[in-house]
Amino acid sequence: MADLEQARDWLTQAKSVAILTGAGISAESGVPTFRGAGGLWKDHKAEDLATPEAFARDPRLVWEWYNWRREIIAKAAPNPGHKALVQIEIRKPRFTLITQNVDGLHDMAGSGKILKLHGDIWRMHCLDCKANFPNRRVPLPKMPPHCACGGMARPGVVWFGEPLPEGMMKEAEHAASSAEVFLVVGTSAAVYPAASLVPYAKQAGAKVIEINTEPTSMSKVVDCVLQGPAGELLPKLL
Ligand code: BV8
Ligand code: ZN
Repeated sequence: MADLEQARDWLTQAKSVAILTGAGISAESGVPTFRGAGGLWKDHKAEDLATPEAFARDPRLVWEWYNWRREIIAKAAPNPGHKALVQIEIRKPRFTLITQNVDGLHDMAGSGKILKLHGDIWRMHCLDCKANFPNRRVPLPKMPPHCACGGMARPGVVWFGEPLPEGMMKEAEHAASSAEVFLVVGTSAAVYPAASLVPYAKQAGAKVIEINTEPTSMSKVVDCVLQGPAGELLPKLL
């Protein structure tokens, strides 16, 4: 049976499905990925921008990078890949979407249960009063932006060296271990602990299907590799 038929067959039979997405699912919406050609990190090193040390050293530089990304994401819309995941969620009694993306396109597409492992680019935290608040101003009128209390705000995302939000991995591991089918979509599987969900789901007995335009470090681990753009392949699984 061809891979696509096999994947569709497993997905149709499954009562519980979990999905892990990365930047690749937003690529066809015009949002640059991190590590591919034209990637966000091609001219910078992630460590120079997405770390607490980088922010402490130069909050304005880090905010200029996030402001630039917010401007790109503000013009982006969910693509058929995001929308196909909403259809799967509607059809499955048990469904969890786990995303590494901070762009909010899964929310815009209408996904319900979303575990945002790495936070949300449309939220900010105040370094002083610790408030956590939404902010969709594009472009930011002043950088770094400040909280109503006067304190400096940081992006509401998880940087390298920072722990994921409390309880988030527990919930993600629970979803991965109780899934009959685990879809891994558009991630280079380079970042931990998110990437550990793939072998975790496999060990727990899920059929693991990878959708990516190129092979990744997980391609050997998964049960089925569908090579191609998520915006084309995901609708074909419905
Ligand atoms: C933590 C910030 C502990 C928000 C991000 C050595 C070994 C192993 C691990 C480590 C290590 N040294 C350090 C670590 C831990 C570190 C880590 O994993 N480093 C890696 C780089 C080695 N992890 C951490 O620091 C994490 N925290 O471990 O804390 C701890 C515990 C307690 C107390 C203190 C500390 C935090 C990780 C979060 C980092 N933040 N982002 C932001 O600015 O966005 S990670 C960043 O990478 C993004 O969030 C992104 O989501 C994530 C993963 O990237 P991808 O989504 O996979 O995107 P990428 O570009 O890489 O790949 C795109 C893929 O799509 C490609 O495969 C491409 O082929 C494909 N594609 C392209 N187009 C399409 C497509 N596929 C389908 N269709 C298409 N059209
Ligand atoms: Zn404040």
